[in-house]
Amino acid sequence: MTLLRHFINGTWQESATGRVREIRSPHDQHVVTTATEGDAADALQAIVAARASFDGGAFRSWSWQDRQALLRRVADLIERDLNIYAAAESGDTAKRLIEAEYDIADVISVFRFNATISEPGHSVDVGRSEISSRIAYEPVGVCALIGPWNYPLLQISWKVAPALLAGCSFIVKPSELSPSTAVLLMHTLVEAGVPAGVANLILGAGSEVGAPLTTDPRIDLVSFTGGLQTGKHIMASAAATVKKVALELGGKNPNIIFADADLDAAIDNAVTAGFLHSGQVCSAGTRLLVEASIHDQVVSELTRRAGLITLGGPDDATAETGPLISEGHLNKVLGYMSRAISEGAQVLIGGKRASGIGLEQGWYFEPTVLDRCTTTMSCVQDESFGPIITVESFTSESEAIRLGNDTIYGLSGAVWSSDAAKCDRVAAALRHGTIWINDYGPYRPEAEWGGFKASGVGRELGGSGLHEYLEAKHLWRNTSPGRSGWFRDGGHSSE
Ligand code: TXE
Repeated sequence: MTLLRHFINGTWQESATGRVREIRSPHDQHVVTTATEGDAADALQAIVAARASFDGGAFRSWSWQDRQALLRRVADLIERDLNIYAAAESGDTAKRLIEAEYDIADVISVFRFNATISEPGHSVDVGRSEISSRIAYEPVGVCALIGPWNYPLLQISWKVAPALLAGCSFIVKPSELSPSTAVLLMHTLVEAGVPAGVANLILGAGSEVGAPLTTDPRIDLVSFTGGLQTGKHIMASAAATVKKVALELGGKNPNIIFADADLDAAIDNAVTAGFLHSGQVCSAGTRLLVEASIHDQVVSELTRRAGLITLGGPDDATAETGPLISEGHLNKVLGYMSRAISEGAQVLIGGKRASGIGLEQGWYFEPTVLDRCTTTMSCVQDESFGPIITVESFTSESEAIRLGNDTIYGLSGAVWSSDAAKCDRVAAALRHGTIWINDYGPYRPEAEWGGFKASGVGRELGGSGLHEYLEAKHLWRNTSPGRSGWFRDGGHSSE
């Protein structure tokens, strides 16, 4: 088993302390791989390397077209190695191989989409023939790219692809629970021709390597995807040196079903929205808001469908979803459940760690439906990041909107109704970054992704996702210089 190592200034290296971390499968606890465990000293080395490469200017002086071509090469290489990437992603997370394959296909699309974005820049007409006024875009500088464990490479690719296109240098910090595909990505970037020092990788716990990455003055931008508490901490850490921050912090996403919806489609999508990847999805549809007149029908079908879901490991062909990522996360979900019950939520199905043949060693949790929920309950307000759907009822459009917005989060939501005008009204009123109408879940690399309110700062994907990695510079050129004439010149005459 090869030890996963840091990648700093074009060199693979182990941490100075010699510490290692075992990456264990969430399915059965077998050791999938081992990784060097970094600390602040390793992170500092990576920062020095990234800063020197950026200030040296070699990569940012590449033409925009050359960097687009680089992204196309990266996409082609990942496509060539798709099976290797998918096996590594599935190994660390225990998500089914087929889901990992979908994720890696999405990663390829992210690099391909970014390769299509033309170099931004435009002129400003100031109404004077001797003046040329132009807005140019330059790379923001050295970036710390910190990723989570639920979609490890996909979330990293949302950051790496635009950072490369912009001409930034960066340090990738994958989740310590799922580092394998970030290591593969470094190999791919080298093969594609990324110069030494531009792309660096640091492995280890956020609590150890995170401080330099978020406080060091040589870092210009921190882009982070993860939990709300860590995001707040990072934003505060970055404030001391006024770094730019881009944050994606999850959601508590309302999925609103009106009585006039296509209920078959709505319920089927509600099951997927809540239980895909066992709820470990930032846009999971964990808050079901149902019009009161169809409440019983929807809830009984939702509960029936939840009971049919087959749990299993990455190689189980019958499995429909897998385990939670870690024992710590399972305990967090169990704590969320106890609070929900003590607050009066009614458990219709699930609510506990899953048992069953083949699941004994894994961090499995039963797909769960909680009824009689209200917005004052913590189960409605807090992200569980587990396979738990809470159900609330409403009796009017305005109540549905009020409930859908009654959250500190604002990442995504959905509205189901056959009345197009009603869908448009509700979609316009919901304060979330993505709204699906009569659908749930699709995202596109071409379309901006991110949150209102506490779901984050900034956007990933789309044109805005690139602009997080760019600084605008206004260039004013006067081809016929003259005196400003503002202050008296004390008697001197130029005539
Ligand atoms: O995430 P953390 P955790 C949510 C979900 C989950 C909760 C906590 O609700 O239950 O977050 O999950 C790095 N400085 N999401 O604890 O801590 C860490 O090493 C710098 C939503 O696993 O946010 C990892 O690389 N970095 C989410 C990354 O931050 C630090 C996806 C995410 O870890 C750090 C995952 C520090 N001080 C969980 N501390 C989404 N938005 O999709 C940790 N890290």
